[in-house]
Amino acid sequence: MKISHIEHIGIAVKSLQEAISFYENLLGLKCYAIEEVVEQKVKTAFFMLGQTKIELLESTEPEGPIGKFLEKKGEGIHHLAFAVEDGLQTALNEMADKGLQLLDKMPRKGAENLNIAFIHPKSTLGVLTELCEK
Ligand code: CMX
Repeated sequence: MKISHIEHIGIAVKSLQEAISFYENLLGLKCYAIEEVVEQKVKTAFFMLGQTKIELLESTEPEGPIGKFLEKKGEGIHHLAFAVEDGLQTALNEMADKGLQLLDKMPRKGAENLNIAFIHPKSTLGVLTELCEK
């Protein structure tokens, strides 16, 4: 498996509009895209920093993954996503062989039309981990 860079850092927020204003006004970044991922029950906003994005995540339904996270932990870093270069399925098979708990055994479509898969935080030292491939 070859990981090339951190593709994005996912941050759970209560209000996408307020969080976009915070990043734009206070940190001088520019939101370049807003997208709803219906299947994940989230609305996302993206900022680019070099090769890495910040992905703000607002829940569209309280029982979705971000809604549950906000209720339990409040706003903050939700997941870390690594870009994989030589085949996402191969990387997933490798991780499963190493005993990690895959939340997605096969790649699926995520925001920005990336192929994505999640690994359970209980098997990755408490960090919800995502692998992505273009
Ligand atoms: N980071 C670290 N730990 C987390 C976590 C996170 N983001 N989300 C949940 N947990 C922990 C909880 O604290 C809880 O721990 P305890 O058992 O010690 O209390 C445990 O995981 C179970 O949490 P839960 O609230 O009962 O939630 P679920 O088990 O129903 O779901 C998870 C947790 C990670 C399996 C689920 O959120 C998931 O499948 N996530 C992947 C999909 C996703 O997050 N999508 C949103 C982003 C989409 C995108 O980027 O486009």
